[in-house]
Amino acid sequence: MFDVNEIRKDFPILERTVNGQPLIYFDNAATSQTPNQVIEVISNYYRNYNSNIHRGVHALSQEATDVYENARQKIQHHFNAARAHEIIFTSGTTHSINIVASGYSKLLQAGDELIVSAMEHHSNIVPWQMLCDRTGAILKVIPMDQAGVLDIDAYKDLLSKKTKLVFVNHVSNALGTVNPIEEIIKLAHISGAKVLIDGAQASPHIKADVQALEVDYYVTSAHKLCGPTGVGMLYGKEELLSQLPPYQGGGEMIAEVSFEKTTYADLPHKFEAGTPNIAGGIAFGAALDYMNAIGFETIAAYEQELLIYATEQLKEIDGVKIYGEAPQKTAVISFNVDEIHPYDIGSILDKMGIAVRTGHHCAQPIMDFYKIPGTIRISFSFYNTEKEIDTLIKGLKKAILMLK
Ligand code: 7TS
Repeated sequence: MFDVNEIRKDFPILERTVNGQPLIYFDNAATSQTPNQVIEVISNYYRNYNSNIHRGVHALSQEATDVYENARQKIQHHFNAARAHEIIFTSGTTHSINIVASGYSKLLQAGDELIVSAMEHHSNIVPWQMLCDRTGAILKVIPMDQAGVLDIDAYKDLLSKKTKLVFVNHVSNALGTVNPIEEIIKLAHISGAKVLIDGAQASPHIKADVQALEVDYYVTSAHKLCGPTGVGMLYGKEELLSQLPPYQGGGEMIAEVSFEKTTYADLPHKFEAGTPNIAGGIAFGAALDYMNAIGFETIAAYEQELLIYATEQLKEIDGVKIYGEAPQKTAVISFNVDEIHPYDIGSILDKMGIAVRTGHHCAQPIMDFYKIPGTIRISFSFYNTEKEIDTLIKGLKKAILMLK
């Protein structure tokens, strides 16, 4: 049985106060909080077996290597990858996308086409624009409608034999829209294009099965799903990762080095130059264990209740306009109140101990689409409660009175 009060005991940060008020953390889309079970794994690593991996003959190094590789297998099983070496440890989603975008530099020709969606985080736009600059490839954009739903007919029209890559987020960080990635992937494959799905916002709520999806690349960050910052993953199909050149050179990623010629290591090490975030990788595995023990279906169902409850309450407040009303949404609500600047409301809520995010959320094209500078964004996790939403609504009403 899911008991939010029991769950909350796992998160020490939820006991603190901010500006003299109990913390209400509604910025989960930016980063999630970390449970004791994950903090303990990090602390245990540094206390008991901190050592560099893959290169030591001694016991600590062996132990660290085994636990790190075991974490890779946990990630493999979570995302149902066929092989552990299809999981590359990275520093996060941004790093993962850059590995792929950089890898295609020599695989594209001028005039090749790439397709992105209108609702991407900058980290799934800019690396591809840089790739276009290097290769002469052309970036096309799948439009969206006012509700924040992608226009799949327009996408079908954009696809052609020239399309080499499609990259879309599974869930939009600014709108919460869950995109129909099964269909997006199928259509791309019919055209002969490869697909990268940015799973940064989906991973805390939806367990993606990369084999069932037949997705070519799937990326995410551990810190979105109760893990630490500075670690994430790139999943790629073996045959595709094998064709991509390494992103960085250095230790660990080589087979043989001489001044005449260097050969590269096999997967996954080819993409893992240098000492990685060892404790982070191990903690990523622990975070998945933690969330799987609660269950992703349980988490998603509870968060949907919070989403519906908060949306109803917000809509009753005069002047509130919600951006992103797709039928399939995760627990993210972006909104504005009349002409009040989002930052002003965010600052007042902060004084009340309520953490929300304001601004363009690294998704400026979405803000341009709605012709707004930014929004107030609240994003829920499974440790949030309806009572916290009640406090937010009261606080918001007060803030509006102060600012009008
Ligand atoms: N893609 C999406 C959909 C994201 O939401 C984010 C981070 C990233 C990529 C980048 O992830 P990183 O771990 O490499 O930084 N999103 C947010 C956010 O919405 N507010 O702060 C960070």
